[in-house]
Amino acid sequence: MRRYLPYLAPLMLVLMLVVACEGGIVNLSGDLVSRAAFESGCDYVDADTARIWVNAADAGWADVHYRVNSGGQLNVRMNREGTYFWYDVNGLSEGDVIDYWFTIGFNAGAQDTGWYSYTHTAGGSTPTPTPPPSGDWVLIWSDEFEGSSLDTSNWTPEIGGSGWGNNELEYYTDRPENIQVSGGYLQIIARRESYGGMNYTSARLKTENKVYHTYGRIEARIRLSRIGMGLWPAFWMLGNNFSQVSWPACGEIDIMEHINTEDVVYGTIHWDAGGYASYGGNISPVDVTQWHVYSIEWDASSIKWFVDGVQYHEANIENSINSTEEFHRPFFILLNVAIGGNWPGFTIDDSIFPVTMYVDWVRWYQR
Ligand SMILES: [Ca+2]
Ligand SMILES: [Ca+2]
Repeated sequence: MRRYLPYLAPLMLVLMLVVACEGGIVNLSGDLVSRAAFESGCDYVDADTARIWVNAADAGWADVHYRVNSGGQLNVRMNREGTYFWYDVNGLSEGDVIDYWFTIGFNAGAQDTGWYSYTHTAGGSTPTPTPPPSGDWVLIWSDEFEGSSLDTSNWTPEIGGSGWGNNELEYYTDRPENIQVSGGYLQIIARRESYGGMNYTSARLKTENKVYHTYGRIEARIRLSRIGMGLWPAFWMLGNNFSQVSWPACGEIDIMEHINTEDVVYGTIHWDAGGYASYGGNISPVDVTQWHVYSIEWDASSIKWFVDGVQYHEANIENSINSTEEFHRPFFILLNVAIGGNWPGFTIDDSIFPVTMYVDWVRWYQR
């Protein structure tokens, strides 16, 4: 069963570092064939799925060996994407215990890790199909996130750790560590890791110059795996003339924003009225760790904000009142999870990571 007995001696060092994985990253700096550091962990994926993963840049392959509730040991080769290996364990229930270890293969040999234990937490309800809105809405575009990769005809991942105008603390990447499409969902995964000079990584996707229209009903079905200090997930829009006129002259429509541990969801517009202007509303209580549909209805007269079909805010843009001509031009869509920044502040709860924003779908209707 154990094919790599010669490597058990350095393994003993690693075993000293093994801790129970409660959905977070386990960082190991063990003597992996005297050269490689790696990190590994288990992650909440959905109500009945856990992801076991390892990030080992120099590894040629990685296997996972696991048993559920002390029975049915399985040994499987993990999938590889970049430096990242993963395997999904399906059919889990709340409270199931997965015991697992990794074998990681390098040119010089292979290395076993040791046993980890993960207790599954089924934190969300199972998504159900959502009917289209009533009335005369016609679907003009959607991404249902079926399949196993991001549809780059719709989305461009943004890269970098510039702070993004808000002094944000994350570095956005397009790596599978931060962006996954599987199980019918887009997953934006925020992590505590050093990368590009920043201490956190995450992802930010946009449809700029790919999907952009004027007016309509724009909505998405979203759930966060957890909330915590420093988290700032958003589903929002910018004017597609952003690269020509910059912000705020392009206009911004925030369909859903959430910060920290609040039970509040915010909807806001930002624009140029001879100087920066904004107008926002909010709704509470909303538990963003449950599935909700976040929507706007936007026409020549107004923008209205909804959670699960309940309106909570409205902005008048008729005849470009208050210099709102920005909102009579095409907009594109963004999805991101920021860590820290001027709005949520700079107190970050490092115990919450990784945190995943699940997006079941994004749909754009017009009439
Ligand atoms: Ca204006
Ligand atoms: Ca979906």
